[in-house]
Amino acid sequence: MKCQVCRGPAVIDVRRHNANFCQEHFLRLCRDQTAKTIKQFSMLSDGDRVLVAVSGGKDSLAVWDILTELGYDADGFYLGLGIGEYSDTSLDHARRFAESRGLALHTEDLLRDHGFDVPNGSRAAKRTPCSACGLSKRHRFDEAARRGGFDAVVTGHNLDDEAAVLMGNVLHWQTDYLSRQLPILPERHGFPRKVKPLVRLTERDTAAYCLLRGIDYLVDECPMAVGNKHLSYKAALNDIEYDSPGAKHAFYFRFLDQAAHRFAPSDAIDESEDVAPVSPCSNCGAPCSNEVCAFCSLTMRATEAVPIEMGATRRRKVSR
Ligand code: Q46
Ligand code: ZN
Ligand code: ZN
Repeated sequence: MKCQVCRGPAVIDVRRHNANFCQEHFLRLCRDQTAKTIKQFSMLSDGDRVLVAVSGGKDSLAVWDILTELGYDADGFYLGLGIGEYSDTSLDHARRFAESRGLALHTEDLLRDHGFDVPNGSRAAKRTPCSACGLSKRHRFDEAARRGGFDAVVTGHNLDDEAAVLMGNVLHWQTDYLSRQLPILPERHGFPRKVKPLVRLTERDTAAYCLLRGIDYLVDECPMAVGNKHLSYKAALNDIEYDSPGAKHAFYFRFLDQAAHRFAPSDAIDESEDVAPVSPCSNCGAPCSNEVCAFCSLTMRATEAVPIEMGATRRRKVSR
């Protein structure tokens, strides 16, 4: 197996490109594909300060590493979700990566800073764990970017993630979501720009990238993901990709090129709010369409009655 670029010994095959690559040229391919995506969708400009949403997994550490290699000024932001050992370990990986490269990692913890964790808070608020978790992450990443004066929030969503979400949205004809399933959401209504520079890379690519770069990422999946429909969509797409290399890329990028614009833009500001915001949240000051934003409302419900020793309960106050 020879590298398509230098004809030296290859370390990986990339079937959708019908090519093999040595270590140096595979890493270059990952950076070039990311740079191409950033340019194609005008995601970032020179001099932008970006905040990378870091989970300690392969995708977020890969995108942080690639952006730094490409010369961007990128800090990381980690939100502790309180999902037992998974969260403890993921923070260790994020910290070790940041320290090894001398990068700034900002951290926040749902339980310490907001009084609830994902498993218990979602139960108290009567939401699924992923719904409470997703809402919390969106809100806290946006807030961290706003308060820190960052130009954009970067996430490590890859081609597998986006193709699986697209499949779910198409299967259920979620036209409102389809109109917003883009790799860039511009800054608006006081929310920062959000970008996904890894949408040309697969999960296999980001895992290989981390391995070859010596990045020690958290391999375990979140235990709360069990039963998540997107895992079965990913498996179905992998079966299709196996017989038809490049199918995943074509599904997602042809949607962006040929179909996304057919779905009328929505005024929705994120998945948890349906109308344009008119005023700041009376509790936290975030842009919001109601008196209290969705995150503060979740926090109130999630912390309404928190069990403590001896079966007693106490009420928590939402803090700024
Ligand atoms: S971390 Fe959170 Fe994911 Fe875990 S609880 Fe669900 S949404 S599965 S990316
Ligand atoms: Zn090579
Ligand atoms: Zn709020």
